Amino acid sequence: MNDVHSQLRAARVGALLGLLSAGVAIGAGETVAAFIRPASSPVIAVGNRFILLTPEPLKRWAIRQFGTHDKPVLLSGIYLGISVLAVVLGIFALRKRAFGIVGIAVLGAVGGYSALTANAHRSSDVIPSLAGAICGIAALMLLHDRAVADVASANAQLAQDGIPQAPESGQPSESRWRSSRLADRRRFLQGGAVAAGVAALSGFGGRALQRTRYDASAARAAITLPAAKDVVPVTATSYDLGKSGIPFIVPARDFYRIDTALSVPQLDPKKWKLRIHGMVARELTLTYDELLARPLIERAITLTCVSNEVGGDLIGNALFRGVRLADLLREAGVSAQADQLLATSSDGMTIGSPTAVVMDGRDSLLAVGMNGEPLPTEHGFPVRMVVPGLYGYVSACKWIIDLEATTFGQQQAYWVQGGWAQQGPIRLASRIDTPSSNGVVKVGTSVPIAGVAWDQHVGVSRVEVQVDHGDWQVAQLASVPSTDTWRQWVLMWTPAEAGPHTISVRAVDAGGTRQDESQRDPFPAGSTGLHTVTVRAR
Ligand SMILES: Nc1nc2c(c(=O)[nH]1)N[C@H]1C(S)=C(S)[C@@H](COP(=O)(O)O)O[C@H]1N2
Ligand SMILES: [Mo]
Repeated sequence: MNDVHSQLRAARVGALLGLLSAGVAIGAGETVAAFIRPASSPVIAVGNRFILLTPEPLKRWAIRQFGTHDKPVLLSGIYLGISVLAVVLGIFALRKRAFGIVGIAVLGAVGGYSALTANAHRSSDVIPSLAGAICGIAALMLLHDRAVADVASANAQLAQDGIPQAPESGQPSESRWRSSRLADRRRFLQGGAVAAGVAALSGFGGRALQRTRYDASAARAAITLPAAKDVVPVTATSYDLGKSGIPFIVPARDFYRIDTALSVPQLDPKKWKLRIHGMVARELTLTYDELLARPLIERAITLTCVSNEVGGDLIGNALFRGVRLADLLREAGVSAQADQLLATSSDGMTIGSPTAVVMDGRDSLLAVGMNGEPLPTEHGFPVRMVVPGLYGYVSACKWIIDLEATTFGQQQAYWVQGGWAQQGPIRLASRIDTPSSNGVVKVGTSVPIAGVAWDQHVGVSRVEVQVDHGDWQVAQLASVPSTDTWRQWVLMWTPAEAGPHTISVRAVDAGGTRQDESQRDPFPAGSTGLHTVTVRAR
């Protein structure tokens, strides 16, 4: 009985020893990373390593499950994993201190290795992991004696409690035991409280410091974008039927976000440069000011993620302001043999677009503005690519710093390496936004069935709705500023009977082609199939 008690107590003390040491290590790592750069934080580095190592099916599953929340979920998972390791490590370290020291050194090595193998890494990125490991080991060494003393005196007391005391010696002896037991306990808890304080302060303080040191938002706020000379206005109320609750132009804060950047790249527009090179006659290097000095155009363009499921929300329409990419490529004299334009972001992401598509006359942009403001940092500040009609993974490189004219044969972009289709034209699709799936409608009352349909750069000519496997009915369509945006639609419906009803939607493109009705997963070239919702009439 006592044995179980003392083992449990030792495990608790050991777990605390491990957690506190790991906490100090992580905190120190965050603080030092603030002086190197956020991407060098051991936790972020391990997270990025994890994303690189994650098999493609698991990545797809995570995007499907968590969508835009995939990053907080991943970080929580990493913290949980570190905590479990720290508990185990601490329990063993209590028996043998060297075990804990080696364990923390190994954790630091994993952090350092991750930082040094990341895309677009620098050798200084290893420093936070090193510093973290050193501080973690120091914390472990300082706390170890106190933890051991605490456990030892607790065990001694347990043993003492089990032994009947001689009447004459019992009292003084017992109180002496108790007071030394309390002193040992206090010493460990005091040390632990100091370690916890250091961990919390350096951890949260380091994160805050990272934000103040590397925040592009001040630079972004200081920018006034030049007006676009050539604008397709989107103010027409006929674009917005106002029935679905989703506006024609989606505010940036509601715009879906998909990328692999655990810490959002913070680029200084004063230092930003874009190099256009490779199979070109004249290499070009552009600064941000040079880009802004060029004629800007503004267009509503609907971005779509290839991972979007039927009925999914990884799609958004915004006003993008920027420079025509085709003009720049003509100036550079891009070779007719270069069938791929490989864009690279500051964090090492690579995105390859078909040159022929980018240059076929559509409004392919090096975008600097979104909805009238400089690009938000999450959406690629200071400059990103946008190509109407191509899924984001083959066109929409955020935080772009390099554009190489090359061939698909010579170079493979990130997602294509993971098995996604090399060419990614957006597929004709439609979605029901209202009534929502499992929503409730009123019998005998007219309700709008409404949503969006899209086939960027081709256009949508017709949307049809089917209720309870009846006839397909033609929906009313909103007008659109161009074929590059989604198109709203609405059909009024009066449910006649109480009970469940199913509603499906399908679209026809401008060329008369019907939406593909066969169910296909997003991988490898975008989902197909009809969106169907079930509602209940009461
Ligand atoms: N640098 C970088 N750019 C990127 C990505 C990325 O992971 N890193 N993801 C791409 C993908 S898959 C999509 S769908 C779009 C999403 O753009 P948004 O986040 O602005 O909506 O960005 C593209 N550009
Ligand atoms: Mo995407």
